[in-house]
Amino acid sequence: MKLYNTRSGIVLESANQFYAVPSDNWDTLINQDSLYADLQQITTSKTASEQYEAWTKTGLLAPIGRQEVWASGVTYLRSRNARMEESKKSGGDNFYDRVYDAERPELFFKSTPERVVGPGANVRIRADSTWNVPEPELTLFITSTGKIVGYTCGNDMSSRSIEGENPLYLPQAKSYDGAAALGPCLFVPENPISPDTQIRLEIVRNEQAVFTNSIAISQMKRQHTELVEFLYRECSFSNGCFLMTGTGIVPPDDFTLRSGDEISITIEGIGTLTNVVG
Ligand code: DO4
Ligand code: MG
Repeated sequence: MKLYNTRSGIVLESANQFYAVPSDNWDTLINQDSLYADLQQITTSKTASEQYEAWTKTGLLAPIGRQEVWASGVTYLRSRNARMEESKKSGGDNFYDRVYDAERPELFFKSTPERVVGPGANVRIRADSTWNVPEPELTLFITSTGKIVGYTCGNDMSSRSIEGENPLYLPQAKSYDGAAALGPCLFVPENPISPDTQIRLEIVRNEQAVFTNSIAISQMKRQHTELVEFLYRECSFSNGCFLMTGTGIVPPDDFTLRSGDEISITIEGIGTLTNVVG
């Protein structure tokens, strides 16, 4: 099932039918360990309508309310290698190698909800950064009790020049206005998402694809539950939390984003999140 946060209200999609959700509070709706069962109840008690489907075509908002967005890093071999390369000059390269193999994962605070953009909105690159990439990441929604109940597509926009200069600059490379995108919906399956699920990134410039790649989430070194366990050790999340799970796709080193580039992140079962670099 898919939950859409739209300008006209909350819409549930189930088996290609669309239902209005009788709640206008996104935070209390999604922060339920029984979310899948709660949504199933709506499909039996409400009437489906094409009108609600129309709501999902215009005015989609990011599937976030008051939650913090966190991110994990160096969870795929490709990310480890790219980061070791970009930080060679600063001598910070072995941090990435070590964290890839360490018991404790890399977890960092990515975004307040106010800085997150939704489907169709502009993401941003920093004016003081010369090397910029999108990072397409499966993003978990975790309830206050630590249960993963949903998934969405995430874009962890990153400055490679700032992070490469010194790993201690990570918060500046990763957290700024328009550096995180989420959407198009919150995917709420009955069981955890399949490891065979593919993530695909396409970047289009002047109507031509300039970079395309895909990877299965089974290539990730860590378990989702392992990341959640570390994140929830000493942090509580009264509205639940979003957690980006790291990128397995990094464009080649001679690639940098430009203003006007269209970034599309597709995850099987969830949909496509498209944003333009503003
Ligand atoms: O270590 C820096 C960030 C890593 C990251 O964002 C990723 O692997 O996706
Ligand atoms: Mg990332």
